[in-house]
Amino acid sequence: MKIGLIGLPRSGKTTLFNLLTGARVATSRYDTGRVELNTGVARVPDARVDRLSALFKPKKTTFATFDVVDLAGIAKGERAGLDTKEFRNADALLHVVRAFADPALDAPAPRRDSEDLETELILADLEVVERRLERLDASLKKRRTDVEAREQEVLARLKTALESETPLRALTLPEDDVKAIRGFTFLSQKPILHCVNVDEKAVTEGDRVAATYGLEAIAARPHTRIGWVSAVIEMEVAELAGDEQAAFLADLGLKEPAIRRVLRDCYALLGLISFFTVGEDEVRAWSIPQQTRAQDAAGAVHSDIARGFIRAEVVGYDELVAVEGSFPDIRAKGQLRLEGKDYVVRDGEICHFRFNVGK
Ligand SMILES: Nc1nc2c(ncn2[C@@H]2O[C@H](COP(=O)(O)OP(=O)(O)O)[C@@H](O)[C@H]2O)c(=O)[nH]1
Ligand SMILES: [Mg+2]
Repeated sequence: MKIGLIGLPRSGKTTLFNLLTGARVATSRYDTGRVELNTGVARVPDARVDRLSALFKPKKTTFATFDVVDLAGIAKGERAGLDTKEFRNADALLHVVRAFADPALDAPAPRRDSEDLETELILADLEVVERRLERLDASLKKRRTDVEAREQEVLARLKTALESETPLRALTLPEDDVKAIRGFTFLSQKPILHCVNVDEKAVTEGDRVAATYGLEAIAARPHTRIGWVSAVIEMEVAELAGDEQAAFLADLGLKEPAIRRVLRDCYALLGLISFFTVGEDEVRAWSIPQQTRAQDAAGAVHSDIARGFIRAEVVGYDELVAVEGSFPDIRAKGQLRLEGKDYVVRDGEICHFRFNVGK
């Protein structure tokens, strides 16, 4: 799963990309204006994995990850730049919104920038819909097919929504309609996190960004979140280790580096949850979409395990931690469940798959 960074030039996208992925790509203070396209992997912080790792002392501990792409900046009216496969292929968008002062730019306006970006996404989708509708119209005049007639009907409905400035992610479409438009990868359909990059001096007010910048109405939309970070502060935090970092954060009144929250928000925005596998060799978080069946969850570990799936042994995180990771104790308490292939795995469950691969 992949999240695409989007936003105006100099909003802090590359700075945030570096923070999310641990990369060190030059930011635009030194930039020559060339088109950038950085990709990297972000690790999702999870206190449960830390705890399980402390209990099982495995040789290896593996956190959940997702991919991040840092795309070129998109200014108002430049939506042609949105029509790239990198944008289209992203599963969700992370919109970096500048709220810090930059002497080279005008005063920050997070609400205007967020609304402008939504408008660009909507207009880009509208162009795609209109182009397709013209083709369909011509094709249907020549020869009528049910599939195309159906597509025309669904697209006409999307067009109405887009024309009234409704992003497609706000529509609840019947399953059949979703199928009819599956090939399109609409931009305004992607879940979005507007991440306000606040001024260093405003970090203590981070939790109130929605109210401060009048973003409440945007926050209330479906599949839309508001987050915040001060990228410059986070760069400093990232340079510090252990006690020094803790002291610096305490000074700022922060419980943890803000980037950890952004990482978790991105993960949730992508619709992902984690289940865990534990053992002497490895404690590991595996990513699955919400509502994944046990057999498909097994497939995240290995396709053979899904194919030869027999049963999943499942225990909740809290139960396992309560007995300090002792499986004999969990069994004795009757808390180790045996689940079949259609069982829906929940976030935080520890799974062990029984399987049998025939030759
Ligand atoms: N004061 C301040 N400057 C920032 C912050 N985030 C990024 N910058 C600076 O803004 C400039 C543009 O950042 P960059 O990440 O390259 O933006 P991009 O064009 O969106 O990729 C750089 O000089 C950054 O150091 C921030 O939170 N506060
Ligand atoms: Mg950049």
